[in-house]
Formats: sequence, C-alpha cells, structure tokens
Amino acid sequence: MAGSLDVHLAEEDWGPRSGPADMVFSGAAVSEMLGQSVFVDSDLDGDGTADLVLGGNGALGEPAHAYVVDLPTATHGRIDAVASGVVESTPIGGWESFQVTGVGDVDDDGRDDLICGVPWDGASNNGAAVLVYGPIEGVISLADRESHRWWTGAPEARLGRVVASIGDQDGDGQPDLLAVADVVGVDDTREVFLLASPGW
Ligand SMILES: [Ca+2]
Ligand SMILES: [Ca+2]
Ligand SMILES: [Ca+2]
Repeated sequence: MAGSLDVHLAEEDWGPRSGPADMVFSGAAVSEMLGQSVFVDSDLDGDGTADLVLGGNGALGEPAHAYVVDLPTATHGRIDAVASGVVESTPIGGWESFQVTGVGDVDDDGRDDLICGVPWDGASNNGAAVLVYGPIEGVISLADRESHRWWTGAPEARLGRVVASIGDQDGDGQPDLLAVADVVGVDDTREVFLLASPGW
C-alpha cells in the first residue's frame, strides 16, 4: 500500500464530515504510507499561501520523502506528480520514515523553514532532526548535508521519531524546536531534546 490522504475541509460547526473528500493525494511508492505526518501552516514554497506538508516512508533501501503541496492549486493526484517541493532523505540499508513539522521562519530570512525527523538515519540507527531552510521547491536532498542544520542521535537512539515547534522556551526571542529519541537500552522509553537557538 502506498497510502492515501483524504482532506475534508471543515465546516463552521466542525461536526463529522461524510461524503467525498475535497482533496485526495495518493502515495508514490509501495509501503510509502503517505500522511503518517501532516502539517499545514507554513509557506514553504514562498508564494504567499500556506502549504500542505506530508511525510511518508521509503521502501527498503530507498529514500523517504516529504512533499510540499501548494494549496489550493493542487487538490487531487499522485503525490509525486502534484508536489511543488520534495525533501528526500539519504538512502539507508533499511526503511526510513519522515516526520515533518513547519517551524515558521526560524533564521529570519523571510522564508519559512521545515524541521524533519529521520529516525533511521546513520550507521547505527542514530536518527537525526534536520532543519531544512526554505524555500522548498523542486527536490532537496538531505544528502547535501552542508545545506541543512543537523542534530544527530547516539547509536540506536532513533532521534527524530517526533519533531515539533514549541515557540520560544528560553526567552531569547527566537523559536525553539524539540525532537524525541529512544532511551538507549531501555525498552519503550523516550526522551525529549530541546533544540534551542541561537544560530539557526
Ligand atoms: Ca505556499
Ligand atoms: Ca527561513
Ligand atoms: Ca528561543
């Protein structure tokens, strides 16, 4: 299954919605599970309107992808055909997944940015949180490491299982981010890291 995301635009009463979806996007590859992470509220392609960002899995040995969809221009279709921007993980030996969250314009250059979690990145499932600077247009590869800001986990930590934007927690006027990792050696336990400015 490649996965599919059906989008129902909310009505004023926010009640349950039935009937055909207003937007439907399908995955581009087997086992992609498109829509495992979803975010709407950043203008990642820089055209002045909010975009939809969808994360998915990579196939075995293949990169995973996050897709930027320009709303409301694109409403239906296979995601790789309708996305205006794509972030591609580095290929690894196993399966990679992509967590995504918009973070606003963290480096204050006038372009919204994106934080990505790639928990299976690295030689020992280190995982990583990666700040990808906007605009996000065309294909942007995480393999171009110097273009992005990286936080890498310890061996087997799988940093980036969850990533989030949490506002300015340390009071320096710049937004801060968090990333979740496994506690190495302790089953079913996670720890949260604050990724604080300055120096985005
Ligand atoms: Ca946009
Ligand atoms: Ca920016
Ligand atoms: Ca801060």
